[in-house]
Amino acid sequence: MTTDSRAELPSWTSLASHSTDVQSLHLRELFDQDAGRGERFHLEAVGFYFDYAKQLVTDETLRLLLELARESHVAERRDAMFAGEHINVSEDRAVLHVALRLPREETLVVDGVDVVAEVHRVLDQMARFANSVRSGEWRGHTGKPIKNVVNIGIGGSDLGPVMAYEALRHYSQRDLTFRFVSNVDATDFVEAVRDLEADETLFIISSKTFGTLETLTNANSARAWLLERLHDNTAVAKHFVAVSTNAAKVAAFGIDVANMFEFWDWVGGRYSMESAIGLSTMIAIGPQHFEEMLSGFHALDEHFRTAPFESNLPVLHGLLAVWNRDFLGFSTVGVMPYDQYLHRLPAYLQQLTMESNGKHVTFSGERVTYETGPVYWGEPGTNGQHSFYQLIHQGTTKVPVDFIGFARSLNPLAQHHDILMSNIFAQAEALAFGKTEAELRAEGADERALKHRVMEGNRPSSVVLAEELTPRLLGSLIALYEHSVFVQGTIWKIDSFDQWGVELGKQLSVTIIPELANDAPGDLRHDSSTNALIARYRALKENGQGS
Ligand code: G6Q
Repeated sequence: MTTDSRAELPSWTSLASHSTDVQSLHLRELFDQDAGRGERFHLEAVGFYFDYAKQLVTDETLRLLLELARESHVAERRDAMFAGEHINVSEDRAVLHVALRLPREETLVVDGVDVVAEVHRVLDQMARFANSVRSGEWRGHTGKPIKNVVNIGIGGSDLGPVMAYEALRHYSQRDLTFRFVSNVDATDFVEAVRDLEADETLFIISSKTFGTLETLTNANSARAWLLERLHDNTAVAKHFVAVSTNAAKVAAFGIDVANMFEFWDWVGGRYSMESAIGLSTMIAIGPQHFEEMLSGFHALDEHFRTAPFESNLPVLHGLLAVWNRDFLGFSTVGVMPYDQYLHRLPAYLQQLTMESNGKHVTFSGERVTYETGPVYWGEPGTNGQHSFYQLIHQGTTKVPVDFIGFARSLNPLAQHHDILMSNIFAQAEALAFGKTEAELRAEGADERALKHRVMEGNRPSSVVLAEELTPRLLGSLIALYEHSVFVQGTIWKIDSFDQWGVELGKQLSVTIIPELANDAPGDLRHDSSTNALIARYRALKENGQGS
């Protein structure tokens, strides 16, 4: 097995030995020794107050991590990304989601084309269409305005749109209903359209390739559903639009390419929510709010591109993630938004982080000799507190947590918001400092339960605090995580922009689909377990048909 040289960088070696010192420290000591720690270990930028004082780090840790960023050439690779170089090495592509949020007056020429002009051409097309749907000017086949918008897509063509719609629901046009269909399980589609009138429903078929089996299966069922109700093929043009890079396949499906919203192969699926894939978002919140969201993305991009590393939010966030993963050995990260509107953020971040950094070979194809992307998971607070937080507080595995919260609620109501936010601060405090046996005894705790009640503490967390959840803030928040993922991937020397790992399962399912038919030949050529499962599935299916 060949090895990779990242782990031989001087800063990596120093961090490895430094981590043994840090592991013998407790956050209680770190705070006791430095009264100003809470003030010093925070960063304020682009509308965020980022508190990382409760991470298990010292000044020396931060110094070494910044050195690691320099030795890993994070700045050089960042600049290469912004310049449109083909940093997606395994697919030989530029990675230019940052171009999706460049202001109109900028230019960025890639392979002879000004991509900013292209981006704004499509944004203008989206805005015209979104306005016509929102105003009721766009009419369905029977002349009625659109009341329902159903986005059909999966993965990067679904998770961003759902997350953004939910996050920005406060800003949405309330007389429009939005549904999101992703799963090839028919239940997803059937339940999404059950109470909708076909002649008031617009389907957005979102698929970069327009070749994804789940999406095309759902799109075909949507067309059949519409035609069963409107009995006229010409209705498709009024009720279907597409978001894709593949005009030929869009036309073959029967969608007028005049109603196709384009994006480009330099936009990765999980980095596409602010491209035309965000058409449902724009219809929901309107072009003005969408533009504000883009400006938030751009502000964070500019910060990432220009701020010195020691005060660079995504650099610091990414470095802390590497520290926790590789040097402290934490294998998962909890993302806990204390805002109900962000309830789909953990699912969105799961794809962004794990599809990007769940890799085990380096740019040049060598197997890594260190850990890469951790598992991300989470739930909105305070719900998680009444469920799995027990393990985070007292379990045998430590879970670094990102808490996300806002100073102002979009729905101020009695004392709700202070109660909500008190929980972020309390949870972070409890995780860091815990409760000792002596403290419990002093409080007069029952001796019999004493050991069970001890909270060791020393469990790291960060708090991302902002004023209010606005479209602009959401853009900045997503860009923060995008660039943090980039920093981590660069340090790990992995291609954060491909996703070959999802291919094998797709190919195998294509082989298996015909084998599941009732009249399929019986000779199966899989392993004995898969053969037995397929045979039993078919037998059970036939049983049902006979009853
Ligand atoms: C994301 C991935 C993946 C992709 C879906 C849908 O980065 O590439 O999640 O978005 O597989 O692909 P299509 O948009 O091509 O249907």
